[in-house]
Amino acid sequence: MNQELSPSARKVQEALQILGMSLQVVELPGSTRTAVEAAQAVGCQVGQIVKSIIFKAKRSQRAILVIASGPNRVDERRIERLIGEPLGKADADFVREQTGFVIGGVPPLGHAHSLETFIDQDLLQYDILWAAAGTPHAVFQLTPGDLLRMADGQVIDVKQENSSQPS
Ligand code: 5CA
Repeated sequence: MNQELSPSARKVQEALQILGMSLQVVELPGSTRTAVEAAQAVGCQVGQIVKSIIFKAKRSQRAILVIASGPNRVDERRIERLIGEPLGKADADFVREQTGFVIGGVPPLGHAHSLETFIDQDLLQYDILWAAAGTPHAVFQLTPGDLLRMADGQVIDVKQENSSQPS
């Protein structure tokens, strides 16, 4: 059925199947690289877009995954307090090494390594969410329950106060 999915999108479809989840990856002609573009492409609110953002812990050099609602800017100080070390910059190569995917397509599951994960409580208010599926043109629809099952992270309030700029 999804024979025509690109290799990175197929990797996400397979990761969903391995979990026994019957969610369907779709590749769209329009860009889903940013939360705003993804919301436009699927016709939902930006808040329903699941952003999977990689940070790099400065001392341990490990990757931290923050799964945030589209409009929310992550409060990095709060993540630093929770992990007990400062955050440094995650560049495009680090994101690709740690997740196996390019920025703009990082999904909430199926990563190259298992990542310490935090999940934005704001995502849990919606019935339906949309997440990136491996490329900047691929997404899949899921529920908050699906997200909690596939991502297995700590649910927290991730956002900076007054954050309303989608990225
Ligand atoms: N496909 C969309 C909607 S699901 C998406 O992946 N959005 S995202 O927000 O999860 O991914 C883009 C994120 O990548 C941005 O929030 C930003 O934190 C990060 N990013 C963008 N450019 C860079 C960069 N040059 N280096 C590191 N991270 C970046």
